[in-house]
Amino acid sequence: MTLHALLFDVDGTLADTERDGHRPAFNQAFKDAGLDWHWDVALYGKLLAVTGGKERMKHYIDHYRPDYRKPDNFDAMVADLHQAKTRHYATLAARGGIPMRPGVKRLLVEARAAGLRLAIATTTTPENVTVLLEHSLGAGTPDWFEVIAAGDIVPAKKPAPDIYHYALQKMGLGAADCLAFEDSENGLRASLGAGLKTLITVNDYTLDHDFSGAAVVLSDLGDPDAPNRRLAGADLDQPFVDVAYLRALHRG
Ligand code: XBP
Ligand code: MG
Repeated sequence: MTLHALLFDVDGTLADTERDGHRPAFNQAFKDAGLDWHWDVALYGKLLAVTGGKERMKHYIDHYRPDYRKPDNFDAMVADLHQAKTRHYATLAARGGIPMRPGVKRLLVEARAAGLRLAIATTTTPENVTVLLEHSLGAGTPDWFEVIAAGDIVPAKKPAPDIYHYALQKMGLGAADCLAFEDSENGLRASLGAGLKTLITVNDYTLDHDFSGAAVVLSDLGDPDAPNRRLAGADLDQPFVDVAYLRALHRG
């Protein structure tokens, strides 16, 4: 089976967006609205068990703020807070303050040159993806991805496989033609649920996650002058990920 396409998660995989992007954006939106909600780094790590910003806010209220009396229009209020949060995230990302993770840009450039097709499959809001790519990967780079499957486009977010099914269907490809890139257990459940072989790069929030079923678990993609570490899975004896590595992983 030939490798035709690469499907990328965004948050935590392309960039470390959660701690210094989404989290401060949520906190700023809460502050603007006069709410005493505040998510520190540790609490946010726990809240990441729930994917989707609106879903995460509701989970926080239900599980951490039993004192809070929900107004009748609670759903609309959460939607408004989420829109404000998205604006704050865009401002942060547009400052270029959320760099791509090691090896990401190099690998994407190589993959394009090798004729591999690229797509995004993420839980986050579509605007967040575009602004991040434009400012951290480079102007015009959203066009590198033939499908950007994001946010509420499917009703069931990761760990449901729906967003991957959607991307594959848009590309007219089967799971066996592709590799997925993820950083979290919820993301891996989603990609495996769609039948995709998956490469994991961990981050501080996901180091302890259960990655059973992943093809390989790496510290990061690595670069020729900055080797990565293999934490589990296929041992291809190469300290950075390039297209040859991906083809071998896909075959194996
Ligand atoms: C990403 C998420 C998202 C972001 C926030 O998960 O869980 O909820 O934290 O995005 P994954 P929104 O990397 O598995 O796609 O606030 O735009 O929902
Ligand atoms: Mg992720």
